[in-house]
Amino acid sequence: MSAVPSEAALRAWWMPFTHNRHFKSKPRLIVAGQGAYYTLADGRRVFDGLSGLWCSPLGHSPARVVEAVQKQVATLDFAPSFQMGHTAAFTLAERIASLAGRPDDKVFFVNSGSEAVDTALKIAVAYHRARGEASRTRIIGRERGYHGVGMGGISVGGILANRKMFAPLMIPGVDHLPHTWDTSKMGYSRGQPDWGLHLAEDLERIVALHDASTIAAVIVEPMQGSTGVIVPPKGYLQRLREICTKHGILLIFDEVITGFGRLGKPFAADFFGVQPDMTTFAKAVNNATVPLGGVLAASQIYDTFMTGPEHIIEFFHGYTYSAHPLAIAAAHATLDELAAADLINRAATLAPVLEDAIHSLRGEALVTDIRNLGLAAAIDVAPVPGKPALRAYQVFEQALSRGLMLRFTGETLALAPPFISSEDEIRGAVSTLRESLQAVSSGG
Ligand code: PXG
Ligand code: PLP
Repeated sequence: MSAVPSEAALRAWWMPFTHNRHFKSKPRLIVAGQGAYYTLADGRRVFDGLSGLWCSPLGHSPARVVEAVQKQVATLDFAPSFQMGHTAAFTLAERIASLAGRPDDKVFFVNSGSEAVDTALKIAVAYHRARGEASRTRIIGRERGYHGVGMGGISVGGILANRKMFAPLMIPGVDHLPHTWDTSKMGYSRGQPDWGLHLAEDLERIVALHDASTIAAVIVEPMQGSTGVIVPPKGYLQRLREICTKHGILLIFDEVITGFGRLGKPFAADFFGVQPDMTTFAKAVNNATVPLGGVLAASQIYDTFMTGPEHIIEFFHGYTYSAHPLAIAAAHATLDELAAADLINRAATLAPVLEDAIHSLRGEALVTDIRNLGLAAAIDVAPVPGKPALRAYQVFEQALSRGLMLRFTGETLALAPPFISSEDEIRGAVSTLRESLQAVSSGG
């Protein structure tokens, strides 16, 4: 098959989160991935500065994962998970709960972060109903939050563009906490900002407005990834936890980006020392080799469902591909590799290298803010007047032409390199970003 699609083929794929017309006039095609590098259709190798879409911390096609999936597809390619089961799914659930330090928790498997979020919201509302508080139906999200693109996820999410076209489809009874980003107060913070703890008190205001008896859950990303590495103020998540506990509200951490080591700990909950009642995960759980996500739920939530006649289904929810054998096999191999190569600790060791490098861009032309946490960082750039979102795209194009793939969104560029990166590769990626900024600012 030719490396470059025909005009007709280009037109046939309606691409996700892509400016389709512009892209198709100038397609950027990836043909291979190995380790921390992609190969483009023109033969160039580029450093994968975002670990795919924040999802491939082991780099691409790691031998252990490839072998596990190959073996699995030849042994058991698919198995139904409705009223049947396969052993590896049970043992993976046990491993994930143990990695999270919550060995009694239960894991519900799905196929993406969006499905994980919608599943967690359904569990939250059904849980309160099962315990006799059916009035607890409201969900509190947060401005700038990204919780995927399901109907639940866009409702609790706080990204305008993902919401405004779909207003009539949103779930009712949702409110939002304010986001925690204010450059004038926390600009260029290294790691967690000192300012902003008071913003957690808005949860008390929201509770006072609606009454705790109507609120099922609060869902937040411990660190907001997609909107541009918005780092929680010191003490903020602890305070949300206290308020939720006080009012009997479930706290859900959406760890689709932060789960499985991005902050140098297994989960952000470990990094911040705050435990939620449910955790959503996806992406890095199996290095994104085969779609997989899940919800980790406290055992007391699960136990609440386990009433009534034993031959009756307790939770009417699930997907054809829940616990798909290939996805499960890839996850076991990913967890094996994370442990064997001590990669979560490696992410922790690389984090200060990325922090120092990214903050060296302060004062560079166009840069208006810099943020970082764990092995993730973002910079904001001054917009092109009258053309929102163009500047970051220009920087992205410059970087790509210099061998670095970044993520651009709005006026933000994000970096989240694979855990297998070397210190030199991380510093190199940031110097390529510097050159790209200079090229764009000088009109190159
Ligand atoms: N929750 C969070 C916190 C996420 O970051 C999702 C849910 C949805 O996951 P799925 O698997 O349905 O996409 C996400 C996904 C980016 C980017 O570049 C971020 C995501 C996905 C694609 C791109 O910021 N986050
Ligand atoms: N639509 C139809 C007609 C179906 O039969 C099914 C599943 O059986 C679905 C949607 C849901 O698909 P999935 O389980 O892959 O989410």
